Amino acid sequence: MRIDILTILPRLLDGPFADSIMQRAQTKGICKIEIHNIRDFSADKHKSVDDYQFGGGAGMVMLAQPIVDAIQALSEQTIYDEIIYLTPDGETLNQSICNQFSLKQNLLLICGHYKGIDQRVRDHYITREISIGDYVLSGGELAAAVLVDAVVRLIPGVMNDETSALTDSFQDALLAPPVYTRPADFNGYKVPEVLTSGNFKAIEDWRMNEAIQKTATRRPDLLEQYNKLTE
Ligand code: 6GU
Repeated sequence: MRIDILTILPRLLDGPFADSIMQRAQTKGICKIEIHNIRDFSADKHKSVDDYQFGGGAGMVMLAQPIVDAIQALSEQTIYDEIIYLTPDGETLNQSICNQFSLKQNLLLICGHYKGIDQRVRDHYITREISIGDYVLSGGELAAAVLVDAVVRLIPGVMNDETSALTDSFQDALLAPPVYTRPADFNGYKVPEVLTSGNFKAIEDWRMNEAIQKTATRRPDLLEQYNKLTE
């Protein structure tokens, strides 16, 4: 998979992909992530990337020209399956969307700032608009990092058994059960006995029951979905 990201703040994306699973995915050659500075595509002599909005009102709008020139330049090298704009008024990201994206070859992500990007870019170039939740970030970069992390870890070969995506919360529509490690007695707080029993059937039943209980109290909406899936 190849992921290109357009941003006016490339340094914000230096950190998130430099360690652990994201780094491994890149060194293994499974995923290539490239960050591009939108300002480099500005045709303006001051390299400006934003301007006042037509009709008045507070807040700047990101210019169409640098973004569209960047999309066109990158599209000469790569055919994108999706051109994704990160925006709080987009479709809310979930595991199902992440699964879909993980099956794609090439993704182009566009991070907005200020009041957002000129609507004409959204109308004519963007194929998908994604939000990561009902709160407002100062820009799309952190949202892009969240999306890339959630997608890349699903690509076959990125994770080992230890970090298997299959036992995650949400992958089977239930929240994950509690986990414990040594010591079995920590300052008098004991691990549930069943986990040290060696009875694998009992352990599996306990985990399933805990997952259902936790989902019922924290996310009844998810449990309803789960019950429909397993009917
Ligand atoms: Cl994708 N962008 C911004 N700026 N804020 C957000 C968001 C995206 N998703 C949730 N809040």
